[in-house]
Amino acid sequence: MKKFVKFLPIAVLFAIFIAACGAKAASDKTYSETETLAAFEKGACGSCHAIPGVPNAAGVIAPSLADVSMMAKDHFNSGSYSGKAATSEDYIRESILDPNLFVAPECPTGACAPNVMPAALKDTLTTDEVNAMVNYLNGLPAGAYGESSAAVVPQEPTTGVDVVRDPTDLPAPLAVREPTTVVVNLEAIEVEGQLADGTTFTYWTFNGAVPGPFVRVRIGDTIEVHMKNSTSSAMNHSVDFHAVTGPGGGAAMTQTEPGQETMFTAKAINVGLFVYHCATPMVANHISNGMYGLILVEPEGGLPPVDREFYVMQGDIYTTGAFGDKGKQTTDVTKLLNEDPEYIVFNGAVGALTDQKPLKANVGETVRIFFGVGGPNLTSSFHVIGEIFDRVYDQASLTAPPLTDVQTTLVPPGGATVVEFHLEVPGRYILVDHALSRLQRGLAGFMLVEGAENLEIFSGTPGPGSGH
Ligand code: HEC
Ligand SMILES: [Cu+2]
Repeated sequence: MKKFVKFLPIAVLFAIFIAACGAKAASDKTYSETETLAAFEKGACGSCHAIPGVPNAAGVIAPSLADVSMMAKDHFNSGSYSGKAATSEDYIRESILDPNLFVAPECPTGACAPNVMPAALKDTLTTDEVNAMVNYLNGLPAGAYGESSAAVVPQEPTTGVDVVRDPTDLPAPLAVREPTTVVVNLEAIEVEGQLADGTTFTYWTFNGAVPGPFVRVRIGDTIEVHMKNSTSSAMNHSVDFHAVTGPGGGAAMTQTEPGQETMFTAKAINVGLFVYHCATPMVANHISNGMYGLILVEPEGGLPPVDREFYVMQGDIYTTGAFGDKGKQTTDVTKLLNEDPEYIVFNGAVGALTDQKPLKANVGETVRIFFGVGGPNLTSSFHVIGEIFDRVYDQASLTAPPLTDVQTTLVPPGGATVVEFHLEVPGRYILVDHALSRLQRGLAGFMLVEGAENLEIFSGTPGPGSGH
């Protein structure tokens, strides 16, 4: 924060200097530290760019903005620049308001890619917010802050909306019918959601919850996908269905700007349980922020009947603050690229399937869990403590015979499984990834089973401190 104060006057001098030269000045207005930082936060600039003096702006997928005014001059003198700017200030403004007009030459991970910088900033940011950022960035003394300060500021506890998908929120098995066209309505919604007690996170969701809605069709159905992006979004979003045959699984047709809607149709020609996810660059960031779900393509005649079905997905989250830090969190792109998550969760949040929305069933019932991994990075060693999977549809293949009597099953990111088991004994069963360190980062779910004891199968006196 100190650094900010140090070079704010330089920004002001710069603005005055440019005004004096008769160029189009960003604004003669000065903007306070609070206003400027709020503008950077609103644009989520720090999730991609390193920006000296801006807390949490340590992103590494986009050019560092530490000396963007110098970079600008190099760029528009280079011949590869196709924009209109003649001053560094115009260049920075153009980068924000019309980012696809030109592409910066050099990103930290190689050549810069188009369409990564959000296209809708011109609609979501006010003129003052843009001016505040332009003044600030243009005033950064070249090279003075080569390393981002990346300060993580301790925060007060925050509360956000509930983004947890109830594990019972899925359509019932389909009635026996002929193939038809099924409309799938998806809307990308960015929300400040409750990640843990006192901690919120800027989630990007399909339809407001994590995972996105469970889509259920039968073999031979045609899905007609309507991909909307909320007007309040800052980012473009899209969808790639692993159940779809065709380039990008729909991603090519559904890159959708805020306030827009796109559409495609596809025929389900393979049976199985498939992941779908947002496929807008940086894809890992969109998935990590919550944009994944499952689509089930039932075989003709459906799956064997069970008493209860559940919908559970695992994801890894890379926050600016450490696990347990309070306050508003955004994505730390360095941690994301290092595959080093702070939080690992079922259905979007810490406690989602324990305190908040546990799975419930009764002795004597057979349950089925549709389990998928959104990821983006961690493979799950899916296990239910105290149970044995009677059947595992390994890799979510529903056309191969299921494995039987399995303790733990591997589910890769972008993959799924279907497990079934019969409940003989009442009590609390715990869904985990058997890489059990992840329990300490939020990854647990309960299945609460009620009914009569079955002492022949299980008896004894529980001791204290078992946690079960
Ligand atoms: C999702 C990631 C992302 C976000 C969020 C983002 N940017 Fe960018 N930005 C990029 C990428 C990637 C590039 C390089 C590609 C290009 O030029 O379009 C870029 C380029 C730029 C450039 C040109 C840099 C140069 O060296 O030429 C500026 C200036 C810039 N961004 C400012 C901002 C500001 C200000 C914000 C917040 C309002 C922001 N960006 C938000 C990814 C992002
Ligand atoms: Cu997205």
